[in-house]
Amino acid sequence: MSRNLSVVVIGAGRMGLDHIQRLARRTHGAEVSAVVDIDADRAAAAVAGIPGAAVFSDIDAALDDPHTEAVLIATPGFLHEEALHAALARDIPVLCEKPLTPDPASAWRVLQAEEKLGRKRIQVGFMRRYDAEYAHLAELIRSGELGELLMLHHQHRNPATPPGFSNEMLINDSVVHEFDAVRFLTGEEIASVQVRRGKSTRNAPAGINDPQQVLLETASGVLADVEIYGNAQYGYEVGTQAVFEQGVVRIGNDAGPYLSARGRWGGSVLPGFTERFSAAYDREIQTWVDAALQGGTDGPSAWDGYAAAACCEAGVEAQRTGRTVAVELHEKPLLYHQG
Ligand code: ISE
Repeated sequence: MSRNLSVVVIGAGRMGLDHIQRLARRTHGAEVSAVVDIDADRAAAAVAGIPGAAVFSDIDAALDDPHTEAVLIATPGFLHEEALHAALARDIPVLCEKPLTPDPASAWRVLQAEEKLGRKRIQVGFMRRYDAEYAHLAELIRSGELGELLMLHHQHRNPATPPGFSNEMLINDSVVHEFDAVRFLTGEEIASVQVRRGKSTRNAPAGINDPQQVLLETASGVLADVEIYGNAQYGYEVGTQAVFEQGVVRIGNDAGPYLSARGRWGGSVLPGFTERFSAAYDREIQTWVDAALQGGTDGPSAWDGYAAAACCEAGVEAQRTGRTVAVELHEKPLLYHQG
């Protein structure tokens, strides 16, 4: 393998562009060797200023290029399965933006293909695990310093839902992050999901009930509630309060710095997730590249992607029926018990 990992980026939309710039300008030991997008103009614009980066409209052609050493998938979720199987067939490291795939059946097929290879090749883009405060909270929980963790309160607010968004996407696209965060923080699987739809904002597009409240219970009985608010208008905020036997820990919400001036005090709210999680994305991609250069992976696995997809399926059913829905999981294969 060359000194720089040659990465093919599939998808030149919002997240793809963000990752292309990150890989090309801020990641050590990596270079963008090609960008794949069905829109050739979009792909060409994405590689402008990146010397040597090729443009493809076909995934197989890009993956068969002799320069290709790794692949970052940043297309919409419903296109992930095909790209994942193509990457696994070539046994190369993959960073797949969340979701792994949109439903547990397809996520399980991907996991089984990886298991057949006998080694982990896939890292899923759950970037909150790389946010310094989330990582700190996870350590605090593991240390037992504040006693047992009892409850988690999450707020997840976006300024506006993009065109085409739906009630189901509030779960599949947004709350999927809390499903993973709760699993990451507690180290447990989620046992059940409930969803309440209350009074809705007039700022939500027709058909979307916004905000909603999601209640999860982990295997040991930790309760985690999530306020998911897609059209909060005022900016992007993701925060968590963790309630322990001997204290409460708050993370997120504040972007700092605080300003005292003209008779007022306060700070600013960030506009979106690429700004809020910029440092976490940098750390996520650097960790992936470092591990790939050593021939491994280091981060959320295909099992984590599969488990989150199973939570989403339960969440969408809970949203539709108003019932508490159990999360059904296959038995965890041995490969995913290894660190
Ligand atoms: C978006 O797709 C993301 O992944 C963001 O992190 C999340 O906050 C947002 O709600 C999703 O739509």
